[in-house]
Amino acid sequence: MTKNILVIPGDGIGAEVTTWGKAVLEQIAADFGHEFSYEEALMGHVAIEATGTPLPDETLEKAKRSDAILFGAVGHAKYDNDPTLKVRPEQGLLKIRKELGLYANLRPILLFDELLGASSLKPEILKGTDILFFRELTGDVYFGEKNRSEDRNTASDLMIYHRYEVERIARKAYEAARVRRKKLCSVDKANVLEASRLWREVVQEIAKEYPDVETEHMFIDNAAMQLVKNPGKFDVVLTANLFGDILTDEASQIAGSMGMLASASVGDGTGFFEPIHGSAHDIAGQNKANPLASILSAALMLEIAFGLKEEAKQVTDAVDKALKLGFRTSDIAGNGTDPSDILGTNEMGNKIVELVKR
Ligand code: GGG
Repeated sequence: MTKNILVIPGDGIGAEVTTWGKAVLEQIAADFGHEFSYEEALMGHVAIEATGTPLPDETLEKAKRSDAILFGAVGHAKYDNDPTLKVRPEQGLLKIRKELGLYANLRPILLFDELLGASSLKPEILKGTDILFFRELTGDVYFGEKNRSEDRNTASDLMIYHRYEVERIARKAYEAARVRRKKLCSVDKANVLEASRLWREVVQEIAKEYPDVETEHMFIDNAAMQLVKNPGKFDVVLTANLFGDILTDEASQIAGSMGMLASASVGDGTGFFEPIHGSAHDIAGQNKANPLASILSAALMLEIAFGLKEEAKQVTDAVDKALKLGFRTSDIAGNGTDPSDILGTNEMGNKIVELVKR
């Protein structure tokens, strides 16, 4: 198989982790006789510094002509510390999602048995947890009109959803639930928000097309609590952009660390694969970041963008094996971890490449 992959490292630890996502793809190509070619492009703070804009036209053009995109992270402390800055790294990420029509963000909460002890939750609560989040990605307050009054003392972000936006992601989530445990939980705030009432109404209608899937509707506040109280009750979780952003960070604690969670953004255009974590500037350039979320994002690319299930499994099996052998990055190292088994980004990346090799 011949494929053209665009790598967008982005900011902070993005370059360190995508190096290893790409290295694993190269090893898989060598093992299975595929031809993957690579281009690279700028996005985020690095793009602002180089070109004045967080998503240069050149990056968008390369993205549109590629078969899949491996992305790292965007963000920089400079913008977090100065909310008045108008041009921001995250705008690049939001724009590329919109431009490519990537409306569904799939975030599997993959819990490796060996990391049961690394989670902040009790192992008996976690065992058997397997959740697939569908976070809507091109609507909500992220894209609704933004306003600031002339005196700068009042601000608003419009929470907006259109029927078609809810319909298309709901169908994707139901299709996934159908081939899993046939349970779908739609999360909203329909007791308060009009946008959530539309969301619930549309999901109720789409549910009729999937009578074999059990549907539950839950308010976001309750879902946030149930996720840590009883995560095993969830199968597919369908939710809006903002709620999904927050809930999946919470859910990362089930998997042991943000450094373990991969994601796939799909829709009308080229698939986009990225860790759920951000640019983590505090540890950038120190060989401390966990590369496993980027490596698992590469596995999602193999499976979802290219339909290469065996190849994807070879990657997740290699991660599982490294963890079974006791290797950890510092974010997932428990009290009992032998200090000589705590690896840096490059050592863990290399370990996975070795284990992927046939
Ligand atoms: N790899 C994910 C990433 O870079 N996150 C930074 C961020 O600000 N993301 C906003 C969002 O995911 O909506």
